Parts: sequence; structure tokens; C-alpha cells
Amino acid sequence: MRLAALSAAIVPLASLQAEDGYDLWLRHAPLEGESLARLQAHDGEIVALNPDEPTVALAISELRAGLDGLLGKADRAAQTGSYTAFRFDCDHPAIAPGGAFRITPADRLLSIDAAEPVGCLYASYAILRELGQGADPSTLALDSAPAMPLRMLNHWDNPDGHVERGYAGRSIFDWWHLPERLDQRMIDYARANASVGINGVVVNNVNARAFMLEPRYIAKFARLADAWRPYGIRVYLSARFSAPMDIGGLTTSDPLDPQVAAWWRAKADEIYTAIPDFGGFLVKANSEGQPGPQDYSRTHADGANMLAEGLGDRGTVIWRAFVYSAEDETDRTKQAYAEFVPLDGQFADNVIVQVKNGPLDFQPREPFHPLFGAMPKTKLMFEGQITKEYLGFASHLAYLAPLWKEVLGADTGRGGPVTKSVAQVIAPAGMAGVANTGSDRDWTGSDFDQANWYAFGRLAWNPALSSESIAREWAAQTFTRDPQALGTITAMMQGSREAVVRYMTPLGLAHVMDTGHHYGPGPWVCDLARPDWNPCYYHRADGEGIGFDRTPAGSDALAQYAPDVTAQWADPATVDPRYLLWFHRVRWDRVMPSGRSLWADLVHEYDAGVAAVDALARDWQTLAPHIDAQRHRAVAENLAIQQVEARWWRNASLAYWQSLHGLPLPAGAAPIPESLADYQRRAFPEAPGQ
Ligand code: GCW
Repeated sequence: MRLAALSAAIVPLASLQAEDGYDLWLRHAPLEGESLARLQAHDGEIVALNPDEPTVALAISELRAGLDGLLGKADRAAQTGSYTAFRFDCDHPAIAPGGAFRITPADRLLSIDAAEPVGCLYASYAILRELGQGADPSTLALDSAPAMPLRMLNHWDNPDGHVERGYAGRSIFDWWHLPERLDQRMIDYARANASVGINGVVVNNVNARAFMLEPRYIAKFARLADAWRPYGIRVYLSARFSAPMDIGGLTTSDPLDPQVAAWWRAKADEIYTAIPDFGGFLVKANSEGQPGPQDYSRTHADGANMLAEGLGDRGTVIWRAFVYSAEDETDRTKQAYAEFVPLDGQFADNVIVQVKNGPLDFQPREPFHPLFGAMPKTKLMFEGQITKEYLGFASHLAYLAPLWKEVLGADTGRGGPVTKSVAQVIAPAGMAGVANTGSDRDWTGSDFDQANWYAFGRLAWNPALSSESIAREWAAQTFTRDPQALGTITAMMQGSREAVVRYMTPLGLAHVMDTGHHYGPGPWVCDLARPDWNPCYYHRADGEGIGFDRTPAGSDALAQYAPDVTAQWADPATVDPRYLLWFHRVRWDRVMPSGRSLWADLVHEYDAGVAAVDALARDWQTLAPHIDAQRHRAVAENLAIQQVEARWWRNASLAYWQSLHGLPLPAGAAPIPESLADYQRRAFPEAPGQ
């Protein structure tokens, strides 16, 4: 009796063993109750027409291992039964190529059809995702195809292991020991990517070093490409535009110089000899000091097309539109549009222009980039930041699917009588996310940041998925299947990014982070060498008011949008308040729709942000019975940091605005505990990611 009681008490604890997050959403924790019984009843052999093809073999082994996890089988080679439960046809003529798959249930059999092996691999992960949430295998029907061909991660990882804007330790790439040593992480990384449909990886920083194009590095990339090929992942490289001079011995990198073109063609040939399915080059040119075609009075199209010709039909040039110039006095947010729209129609077929989600730089909130929809003759790709450079690094909980969805779902007002959303504009090309991975055991520096990697892949596969459903499926696979706990976690995630917006950049403010590292508030920074590096440039606050006038009376950045979109943001009285200070300069005493003054509204926003973080911390405490102690504590500690830092943001920002206008805090608002000078004195020269 006593023994039985004891073991009954131990069971739930055993299922909450300490976890360090390494397994990401691929834990495949054992099912219980009815869903376990249903899977037990279904389980049997997995067969395929061509089981030895490397990717088909993976589809089988991943499915088997995942099923064994869900079934709680300690012995992964355990007998699986004598009949067929899963049958793959990975050469099915009725399915579209490119990763699509169809799963059809019949009596105790799931038929899995795809045109290519990678479709079968994606199907395995989809089955496990569904079963892992408790789905019934006897009715599991799925028909799924990727919405866009390129679903990529961009790593800002440097060859010395430092990650620009990385908050999860050092780089996951062990360049020093490659190609001889291939860390198991490189396989686990490929699994994680493939499980959410990511099929391309740019392995080095866009602020690129030319020596990474030398033969010794090509051998390293080739080892990775070989390891990732079965997972359907192609390797891409960031290429430094001046490489012909830096490492090629030429005296110019002029894209119209035949010697330069020949150098790049030879370089491409050399790469393709080692990596037959090399994806292509990503280029940051004439941006933030990087070399580019404009150094020779050539255009972005001249530069991109020259590289594209070198690749030929073997690969793609992805050319970034993130450009702004020190010499140009115009509103920085207007410069990419101004440089690129005139080039529409001039880019070669195998060139894609990669555009950040917004016209500034990965802020907690920006309106969508006006280039989306404005270059109908050019393939445009979306670039989002998975790493949280401007959203509190790894310690702030900010689930980013709502941010990306806001942009993907935006109506560009262009594209014909039926206007296109951003998601429709990028559908022929794809999405790139700046990776948040690092050497930390949990990969991303915090458990919740794994969700952003996951959600990025899921949205690139299907931008129509709701951020709520992605949060829920991620949390069910990552933390717990308990419905009530899942409801709490999902709600926490869904509100988290808005909380960050409110305590950092409320009502359309942007780029008020401290200089360089972008950690913490720095709205008072006004004296940097370039005006458009200064927070003051963006908020334009003084004793009278605050905000950047982008109407025709100001920079007229509004005019870069389609007329319907412009109209929706043109009037400070009717603009969505979330974009108010992005587009308008507003007096502190302006009466807002709330009936309060702008100043009082702003204070209200900061306070709401702080309160939302307090609520996140409280909600997380209630989840202790459902989450293993190690990860529960890790998240709780991050939330405690976020609570402190949300207050810091609120107090430092309010102290600065107050120093400009001298208005008292609205009645009832918490006092600001320190002086502005105290906040300004804080310095973090050692902040990560710089
Ligand atoms: O957001 C800025 C970052 C830089 C980055 C740049 C870019 C890779 O602060 O670190 O450089 O954007 O996107 O090129």
C-alpha cells in the first residue's frame, strides 16, 4: 500500500524532470491518457517506397524517434508491431514540388505523399507536431504547401565566434575546427530548422569578411552543406563586395569591369565544385560603411546583376535594401525607397531584394516598409530580426509573431485593383530572419526566445497562421499539454510584445535606445557624429511637443505609401495611435481621444507596459506545477529582470521628457525614483552583441 502510494506520488514528478531547453520544441514528451492510448492503438511499421534515399531515411527515423518519445518507449528500437501504420510515397506525381505534402488517414494507416523526399521529411515533423498536441492519428488529415520558396535564417555570426546582435553566447559555428570536426549541434540545428520548414541558411554576417570566400572556408561550408543537405537546407554566404580587391589581387571591384565579373564567376565555379547546391550570395552593399557598386558610381542593380551572372541559374543573389547614407540629409526612413524604386525592372531574374520589415531598423513597432508593393517588377524578400536587438535582448519576454504578422498582413494598397498584402508581395521570394541562436545550452539565450525561431519558420511556411495558434502549438511541444496552463502561456506570449512597445517606444516612438549596444533607454543622446544615429533625431522632443513629422509639412515620408495607406495615417486626429509619433509631431498638451493630454497618455502607456510585465511574472508563478523546475526558474529570473528594466525604461524616459517640458506627472502616477542624471550616468560598455 505504502509503496503504491509512493510511486503514484512520484510519477508526475518524474515527468517534470529538469530540462535545459536543448531539445527545443522537439522534446516529444510522452503522451498520457487517451491520446497515448490512441497512438498505441495506431502505431506500427513505417514503410517507404525508397527508404534508403537519405532524406526519406531521415523522414522515417525522425518519425520513429518522435513516436517512440510520444509513446514513452525507453528503448527506441522497441518492437513496433507487424502491420503498416505510416506509408511514405515521396515521389508522388499529384503533389506539387517544393516541400508540399499530403497526409491521408485510413483504417490504422496514415498515407504520406509528397513529390520530393523533403516533403516527406516535413510531413514527419507535421505529424509529430499534431500528435504531440494530442491529435488522433486515425483522423489526422493534412494538406500543406509552403507559401514561399525561400525560408531562411541569416546569421550575423563572425568567423571569430562573436555574433553581432547575438545574446545567446558565442556562435554555434565552430569555424576553427571545421571542416574536420562537425559538432553534433550542426545536426541538431538542421533538425530544428527542417522541423519548421526553414530551407536556407546564410552562415556568416552581412558585415562580411572577404577571407571567408577563400578555399579553406569553402571547405568548411562544404562540410556543413553535406550535413544539412538531407534536411533540405542549402548554404548561402554573405559576400563582401570588395572581395576581388581584398583577396583577389585586383585593383578594383567595379561591377562593370570585366575582370571583376570574371573573378566572381570563377569564385562561383569554385564554390559550386565543392557545394553543388550552393544557394547563393547575400550582400550588404553601400550601407553602414560596407563597400558596394556606388563606390564606382554604379547602381545596386549593376552590382547585383554582375554577381547574379556569375552564379547563373545555379543560385540567387539576395541584395539588401537596408541602405542609408551619411551624406543624405533626408529622413533616413525614406532612403531605401528613394534608391531602389527607380531600379525596379532592372534586376536580373535570379536577384531578390531583401527588405526589412519596416523602413527604420527592427524597432519594437514600425509601419511596414514602403518598398513592399512599390517594386512590382522585382522579387522582394522580407527580413525580420529574430534576435531581439531592440526588444530587450534575451531577458525580455517578447513573442515576435504578432510583430511579423502586423507587417505580413498589412495591405500595401498596391498591386492592382485587388491590392496586395505584404505576404502576397513576398510570396514569389521568401522570408529571412536574423537568427537568435548561440552557444547557450538553450540555443537562444532564454526559453521563450525559442518560440521566435519556431514562429519565424512557421510563418514563412504559412503567413496566414495566427500568432496565437503558433504560440499554443509551440508551448504544447515545449512546456506542457495541460490545457489551462497552455491557455496561460499563450496569453502571456500574445501580449508580451505589446508590453515591450509600451514601456520602450509607446505611441509610435522609435530608436530611443542607448547608443551602440541598444540596451536600455537613451532618449537624451543627441550628439553622435551622424544625426540619424541619435535618438533625438527620431523623437524630436522639446518643450513644445514630440514626434517626427512625416507629413507633407515635414519629411513627407508618408508620400512613399500608396494613397489609401497615406490617407489612413495622414491625420493626427485619426491615425492609429500606435503610429502617432512615427508620423506626427504632437504638442504635449494636445487632447487625445482618451480625453487626457498627450503627456498623460504617454505616462499611461509606460505604466501599462510596466503593469503588463508584472502580470507576466505573476502568471508565470501560477505555472510552477506544470513546468520543470529548471526551466521554470530560468524564465522567472528573466521576468524579474524584465520587471526591473521595464521600470527603468519608464522612469528614465519620463525623467527625460519632463526635463524638456517641466510638466508634473499626472495625479496618481508613481514618482520617478532617481534623477535624470542618475539614469544618464548608467553605462554598459560590456553589453553583448556589439
Ligand atoms: O540594426 C542594424 C544593426 C547592425 C546591423 C545592421 C544591418 C549587421 O545595429 O548591427 O549590421 O542593422 O542590418 O545591416
